Amino acid sequence: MTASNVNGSGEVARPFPEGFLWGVACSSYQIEGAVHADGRGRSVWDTFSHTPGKVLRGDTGDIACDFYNRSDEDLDLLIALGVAAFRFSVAWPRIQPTGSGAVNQPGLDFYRSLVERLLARNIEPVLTLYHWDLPQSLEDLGGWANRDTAERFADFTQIVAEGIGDFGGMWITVNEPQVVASHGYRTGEHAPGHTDDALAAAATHHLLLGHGLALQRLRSALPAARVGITLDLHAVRAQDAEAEAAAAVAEAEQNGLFLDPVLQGRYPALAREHILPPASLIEDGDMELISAPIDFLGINYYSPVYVKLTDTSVPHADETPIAGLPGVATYMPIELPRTSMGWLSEPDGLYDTLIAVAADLPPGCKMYITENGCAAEDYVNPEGSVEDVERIEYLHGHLAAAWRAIQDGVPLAGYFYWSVYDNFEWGWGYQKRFGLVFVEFESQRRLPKRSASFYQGVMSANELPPLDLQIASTT
Ligand code: GCO
Repeated sequence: MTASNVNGSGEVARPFPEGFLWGVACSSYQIEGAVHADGRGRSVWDTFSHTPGKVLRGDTGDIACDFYNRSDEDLDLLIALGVAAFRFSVAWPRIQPTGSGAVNQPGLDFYRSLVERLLARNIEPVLTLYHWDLPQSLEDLGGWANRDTAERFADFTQIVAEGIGDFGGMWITVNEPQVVASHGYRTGEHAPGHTDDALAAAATHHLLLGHGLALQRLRSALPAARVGITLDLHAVRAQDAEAEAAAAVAEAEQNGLFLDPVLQGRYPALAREHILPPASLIEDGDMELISAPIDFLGINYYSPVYVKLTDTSVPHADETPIAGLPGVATYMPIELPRTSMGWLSEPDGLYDTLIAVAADLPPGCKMYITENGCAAEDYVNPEGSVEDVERIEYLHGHLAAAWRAIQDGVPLAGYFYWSVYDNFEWGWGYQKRFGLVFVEFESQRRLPKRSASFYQGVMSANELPPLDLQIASTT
């Protein structure tokens, strides 16, 4: 499969492999709303977002995109977008309002119906079991810092597996356990808002154990199902040779802390003691459960991490000291573009991440980019359209990087743009827009952005065209 030069500009068109799976991603708390409907219980994000000062402008997921009530309209929107797959998550509090015990049948019925309606539209469901909305009742018992939560997650998984059955799509056990442990238990910027290294280290292990136990239940309940986990990974780069050792520690704690247990059944030796789960929490058989074979690895990639040695006693605008690593900071190279999240945009970081992970991937295990995308300062212009050129540039650059990785042998089987439409961006509330589709939250109007037609063209052709933003405006 070779690129072909179609417009003489030196830019080339890049055909993707036959059967490459194109999709969009979202998650329950970020889009559903209807937080009191049909017996749904309270999640940690309901508690957190209703706690003053935790979410920008006091935004909550109470309504969000009202997907719970508008799902038919939104599934038809997916057809208009031309996606082949839809990645969504199941809200645990809709299935078990207190996180354990009796099933809330209307909640299970909603997700079974969602899967059926996707299949009726010839769209592959990609179901994430845990995308951060832990039932508050379980948090009240310690949450992911409590080993029992992993067992409760396995029970929840079995209920969903048996309730929905094998729909032929993909099952993702846990989304970004790294962010859950770090933001939810170490820095406190996400629900449930703890700021405790020991709780974060315990949550790290129990989230991974939850993945392993859920995987075991899925293998037993649905032997033919395709199962994986989604990890957020970053390309970690040292500013210079002197920073290499510090960058290796940062890489171990940012990526290896979750990648190594899942792929190799061990924690990274370079991660520091206060980050690693203590041996006392690791019981016999845990690491075997966590590293049991998966059918695919989901990778969420957004941006690289740059590491430098610096005088961390002096504040620098573009430097963030790494807690507990004196003289070491992450930083933002001034020459790299940034998205409106303030994240670096570097497609080569995606290429490097895919190549690095593929080297450790077990034979037969596929990779999917289960999230990639950018926030942008989107607005509806006087002509009534959203000309999100910077998102097209971000998307084009990262798809070109993915294409290059495939050329170099990476078993990348699909790509999911984050996100189908603007939604609740955690601590940022509705102030950061990632969607291909603009959501006017007051009216709940959906308006496909220019990037939606660009992505639609890529998906329908299964090919990345040369980046010519003039052309993009006419597609
Ligand atoms: C994540 C989550 C998404 C985010 C997205 C943009 O990767 O953090 O999976 O829920 O909204 O990544 O930050």
